[in-house]
Amino acid sequence: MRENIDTQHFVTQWLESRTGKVPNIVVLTGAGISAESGLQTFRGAGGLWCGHRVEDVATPQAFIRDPVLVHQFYNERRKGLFGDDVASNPAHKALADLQQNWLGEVTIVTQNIDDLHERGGSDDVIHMHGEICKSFCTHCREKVEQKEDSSIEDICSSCGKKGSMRPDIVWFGEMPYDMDIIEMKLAQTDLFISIGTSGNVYPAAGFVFMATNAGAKTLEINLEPSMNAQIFTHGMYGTASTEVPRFTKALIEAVD
Ligand code: BJW
Repeated sequence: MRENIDTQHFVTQWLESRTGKVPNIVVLTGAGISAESGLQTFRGAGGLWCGHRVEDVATPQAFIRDPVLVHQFYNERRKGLFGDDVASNPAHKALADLQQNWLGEVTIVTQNIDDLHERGGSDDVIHMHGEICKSFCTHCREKVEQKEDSSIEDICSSCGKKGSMRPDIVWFGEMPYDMDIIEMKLAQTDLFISIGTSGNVYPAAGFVFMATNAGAKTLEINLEPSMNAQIFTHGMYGTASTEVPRFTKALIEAVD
């Protein structure tokens, strides 16, 4: 088991190593940051993939084979996201606070398709795996907001084609969004923080290598060490809602 860092010591040392420069931070989040907001993670007992085979719902081939099932899968999750019991948690809010109070740049990249970072106060989030509240037309590529259920009966408001709308989700085998921007931010970062992701899915699981190559310190915050834990220079193990605010508070206080 990896040792938890001494937060104050880490922050002081990191800032000293960056003297003369306003350090930039890239944060990657995964399903674990939304777990305490009432949303299921993907892997492990009781996870989202438990009731579904990934290849039945999260590939372009699945959508061609059974679009009704795929629309249904995302309709249920969209409804769940707007349930009374789902809200952003202290981890989302702490990251928004960091974005607003840090002198350098804080880039938040999320693999999550929910809108909890935005509800927590962040307005500049890269959703590399898409967003459940958007759909796009496979015919003309027009993107629209999708707050209600979607179906194979939907008509594209731009080109008028019926049955061409699909959830704006990056499925296996598809290129995640904004990779050019993400790679640029990683190449310029001084600290990379990965929160609540298992490190199973690429290219996100490879970001720690890119940040390491850029000379950045790398910190994993997770309930337990992820698949990539040994690659990170540092780790904090506990719930995101406790560990993230603890770390961001130490960062903000150090430069006050
Ligand atoms: C807590 C907590 C708490 C819990 N506090 N922590 C062989 C080798 C390498 C790659 C490939 C390969 N074969 C195929 C590939 C590529 C493939 C891939 O990676 N496959 C692997 C499965 C092997 N990747 C792709 O296809 C991607 N595209 C691609 O690669 O394009 C080519 C390319 C080339 C070069 C450059 C760029 C691109 C696309 C991937 C799309 C992933 N889509 C999904 C579905 C989205 C839609 C949906 O939501 O339905 O995205 S899959 C699913 O996994 C979802 C997630 O974003 C993603 C990651 O999951 P995440 O967030 O890590 O969740 P979990 O559940 O795995 O982990 C939760 C973690 O939280 C755990 O660690 C817990 O401990 C922790 N936790 N509670 C803190 N309270």
